[in-house]
Amino acid sequence: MTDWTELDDRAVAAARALAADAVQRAGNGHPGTAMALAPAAYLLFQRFLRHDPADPTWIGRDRFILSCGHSSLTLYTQLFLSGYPISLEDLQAFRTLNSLTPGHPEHNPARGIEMTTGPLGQGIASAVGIAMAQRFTRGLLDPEAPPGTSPFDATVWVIASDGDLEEGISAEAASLAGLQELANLVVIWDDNRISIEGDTAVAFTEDVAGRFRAHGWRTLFVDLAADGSVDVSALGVALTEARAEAARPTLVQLRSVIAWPAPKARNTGKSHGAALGADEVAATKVALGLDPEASFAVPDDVLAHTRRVGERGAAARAAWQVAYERWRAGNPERAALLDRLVEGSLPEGWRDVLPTWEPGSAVATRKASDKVINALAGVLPELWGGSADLGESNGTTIAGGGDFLPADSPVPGATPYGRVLHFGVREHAMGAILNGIALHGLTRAFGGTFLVFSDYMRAPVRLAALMTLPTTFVWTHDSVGVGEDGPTHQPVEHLWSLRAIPGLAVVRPADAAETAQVWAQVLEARRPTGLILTRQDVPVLDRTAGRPAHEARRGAYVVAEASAPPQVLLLATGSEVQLALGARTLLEAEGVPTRVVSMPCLEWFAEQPAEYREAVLPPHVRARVSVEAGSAQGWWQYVGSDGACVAIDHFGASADGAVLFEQLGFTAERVAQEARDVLARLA
Ligand SMILES: Cc1ncc(C[n+]2csc(CCOP(=O)(O)OP(=O)(O)O)c2C)c(N)n1
Ligand SMILES: [Mg+2]
Repeated sequence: MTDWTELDDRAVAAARALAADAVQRAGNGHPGTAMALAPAAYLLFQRFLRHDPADPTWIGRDRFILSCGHSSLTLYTQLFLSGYPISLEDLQAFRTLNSLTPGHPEHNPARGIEMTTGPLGQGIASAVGIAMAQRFTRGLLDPEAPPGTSPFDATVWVIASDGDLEEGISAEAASLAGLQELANLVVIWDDNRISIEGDTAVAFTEDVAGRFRAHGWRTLFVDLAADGSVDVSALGVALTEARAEAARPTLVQLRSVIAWPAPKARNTGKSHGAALGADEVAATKVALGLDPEASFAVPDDVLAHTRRVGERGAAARAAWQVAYERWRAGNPERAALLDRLVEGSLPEGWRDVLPTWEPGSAVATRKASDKVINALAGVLPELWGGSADLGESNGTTIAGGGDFLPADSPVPGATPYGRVLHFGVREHAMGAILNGIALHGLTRAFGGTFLVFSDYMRAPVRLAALMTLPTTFVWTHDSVGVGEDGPTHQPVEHLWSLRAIPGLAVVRPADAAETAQVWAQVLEARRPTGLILTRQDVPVLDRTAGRPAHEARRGAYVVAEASAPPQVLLLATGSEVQLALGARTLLEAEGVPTRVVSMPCLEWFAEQPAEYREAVLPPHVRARVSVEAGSAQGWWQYVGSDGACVAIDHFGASADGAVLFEQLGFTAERVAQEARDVLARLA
């Protein structure tokens, strides 16, 4: 680096020492990689990242994702040195309760933490989603601008470790990034050849760069400097080339020595995840030319120097602002759209496009969802999505939206700004990419697969919930109702397994009318949601005896009221609500006042005021039967020890779906019989 000075060397030394000190003080953590990568992260934050530490969420910023979240100090030290709202005291509080510096970075954009990372592979895969969202957003706002000239052009920078690239999800995502020619994506791979069990030769020996080239990436190699440190100068050259690359994402293979320059700990697996010990920390400081007695020591002149990145940020921002204002003036309608997207609001009258259906007709909820998506697509240009190769089955294709693919793709209908995403059979990466799109923040994306394969997506679904991202998962083929494909394709335990994830709304509408209403709720609520939809047709329900379908947005509501104060409550979701309604008819004919409650979303229902919840499920009515074609599990919480669950606590079978429902006791008569038995027990 031509402008690299002795102050920069001292800042890097301080960052290395801060990492060692923070872990030593906490007594645990991951010092080695943060020490080794301090020069790389410093170079990125000080010379490459377009950012404004005074305004971390500036929409013109580049994004930085630390995929190897265990090395959180790599990020925290640079945020502190750059002048983000992370202080030296925050570094001293590393890994302690309620600190701004938890063990792994936790999504906090206002402090410069773009994403929660720690589960290896997620960060790099979500970075692919951020890069895709950047292109899509540019298409909405500034499609005619030549490459690199739009205020909406920015770079996504990633640091990833061996573990990130060992995880299969990174290959899924890298394959898509290459195919999509995401030139705005730069991944620095920390090739330190060490993971927890030591030398990566025990588990990771392929030609990684060759693999990325096969995925369509450009690859650059940066060897160690003569002293064994990261070669900042060569890395600067590589990052400059990577940023200028216009046709492909770039992988920078960066050689490093973990824990460098600790005399004993360096190049050991142990330095990955354990405090170095006071003696080794002191010896490291001596090697760095620092005072071995001083902890958390950042000389004033060093800090003043590193904080000057704020001035550079402000200058970059001022230049950006000029281009941005010019764009606003020339594109008033698009500017109004941007303002709405930044605000996260929906356009006036959007709800008017929601389709309706005649009661008595039969529609699979996946088909209803397809219709809703396509209707909303007409008024919400920010809505886009696709499927993991099941677009037609999932009903996730925006008709006429164009395939999101690079301009030189041979696919007819390909457009770099298309609204239809093709993830291929890559559910895991799809989940993480959807999170990346949500993290980018301006558009709304959904992604579909069969509910049974939500298992392949669990890690990103959990992260969506942890970050409270407005990611929408569309999971169709939701029960043994899928039929002949048999137990491999029939979800059983999935509903409760997903409901166990805190903060994830699991939404299983009963019919087409509820499907439209819950989609509206999903768009408004902006929270992580899984829509659970049927493959098979279900009747559009007659609600003359109950509340209208828009009550589905309260999570649960009375879909058919009892003829007198209810003696029995039938609780059902999705395709089983019709069975509960059939059972109600039987029970009412026998003189048993029976209420049917449709419960599309237990999480939304739990958030309703107690009065509403008790009005829907009166506590004194103890005769309760739940009906859901999946594990009983948590239904006991709703039906109580006096109640009964019509459920499936074993795997399904290959047969016609209607036959299976009958065989497994999913009939109105069986539900009515359970209710009679419960009433008899309580009598
Ligand atoms: C999905 C996942 N599996 C396991 C872990 C636990 N873990 C944390 S770091 C790590 C590997 C460390 O090796 P590497 O990725 O090369 O990081 P380095 O030690 O070089 O920083 C493992 C297994 C994890 N965080 N995420
Ligand atoms: Mg490693």
